[in-house]
Amino acid sequence: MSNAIEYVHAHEIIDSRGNPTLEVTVLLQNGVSGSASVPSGASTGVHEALELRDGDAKRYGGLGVLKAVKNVNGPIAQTLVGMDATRQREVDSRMLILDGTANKSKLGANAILGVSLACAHAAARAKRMPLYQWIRRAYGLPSDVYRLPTPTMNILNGGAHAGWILDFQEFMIVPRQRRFAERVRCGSEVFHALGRLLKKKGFSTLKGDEGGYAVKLARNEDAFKHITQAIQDAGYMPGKDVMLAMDPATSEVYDAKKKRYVLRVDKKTLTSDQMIEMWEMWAKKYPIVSLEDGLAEDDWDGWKKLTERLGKKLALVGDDFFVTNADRLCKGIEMGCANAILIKVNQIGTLSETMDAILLAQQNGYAVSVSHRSGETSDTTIADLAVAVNAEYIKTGSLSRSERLAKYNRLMEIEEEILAEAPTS
Ligand code: 2PG
Ligand code: MG
Repeated sequence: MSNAIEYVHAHEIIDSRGNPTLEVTVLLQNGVSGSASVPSGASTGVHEALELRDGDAKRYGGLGVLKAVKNVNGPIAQTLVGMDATRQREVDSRMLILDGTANKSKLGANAILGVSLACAHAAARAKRMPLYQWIRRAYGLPSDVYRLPTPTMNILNGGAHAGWILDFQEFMIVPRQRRFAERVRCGSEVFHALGRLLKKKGFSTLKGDEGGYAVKLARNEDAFKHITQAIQDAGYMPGKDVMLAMDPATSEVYDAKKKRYVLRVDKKTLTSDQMIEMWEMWAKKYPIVSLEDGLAEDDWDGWKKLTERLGKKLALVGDDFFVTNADRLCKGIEMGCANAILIKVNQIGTLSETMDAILLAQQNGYAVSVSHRSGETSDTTIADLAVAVNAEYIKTGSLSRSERLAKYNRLMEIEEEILAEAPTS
């Protein structure tokens, strides 16, 4: 059979932080192949699937992925050879059975994900379709209307991505122009305006892990003051042309024993209720449209209150809170927590489980934001995924660093393709 998998191969490559990760190639009997590489987080949620690292301190400080590579080239390859690559759900579930654990700790979610995505790429090529179109076909989604996502661009970095110079991890702009290419242009212009502004004020313009400025400010909130100014300097109107979003990644600052959020820069220690009050105040002061992980990953009662208070006004996005896991999302839906989900393919480990989380979210009126990780590669699968599912948002970093820009560039390419086919959309 021509679409049958002939060969699966993984090897170690280096990601945007200089740490090892996997690149996987799936070759079909008809000679077509597909490849994908695996991202990696720094502020990972405790409920994520397991990223298998070698732990050999003499090699890459323990971060090697040779065990995961071996799992792909050995048991996974043996199991998948001969299977039809266009049957993505079957391929994924065969790997889940082979792994047999709840969090993919036997084979590693990184090993499994690399194969899952490479298989999708190979199948798309075999079907002579762009990946975004193939994903729709593979999961039986309606194939008519395509909508490009709104980018949330992280132009000021803090937290674990920038040496903890700020307590909060990501300060984002959300350009709202009609065309995706115009949103990228706007993002780039604001990013450079912010650079000029920071320089003028005597701040550093070095960059963090996701390509945003890593600036030591006196207060966390000052980030939005500077960004709002930069939006104006670039000739746009905050609150109209460009909105704001943030990912404070609060699981990272939560002291679970004391049940307090510890904000070192602001010299404050806050309860869950006080955090909600702070977000309410920020949402009044700034044109924020989206708040991700505004509370910690297991603060379920806090999330419920946060959603009651701000759910009508903002996208409340669960990242570490949901970890792209349909089971956690299900609990969130039942309890009335959050109204949006961040989608990271490596949090769960297969394309099919990722799609399950997305479809469950959409059926329940939750918005979808497809996301990169802070450790990335030039792989652009998430751009196609966002278009395939008509995601409301994509979060893929700042307007610098090639591994971030690769996704924006791919989305501009897709937009051109879609407009050429349906000029009126
Ligand atoms: C996040 C991500 C991506 P990391 O918290 O949303 O921005 O960070 O990949 O380090 O978990
Ligand atoms: Mg996050």
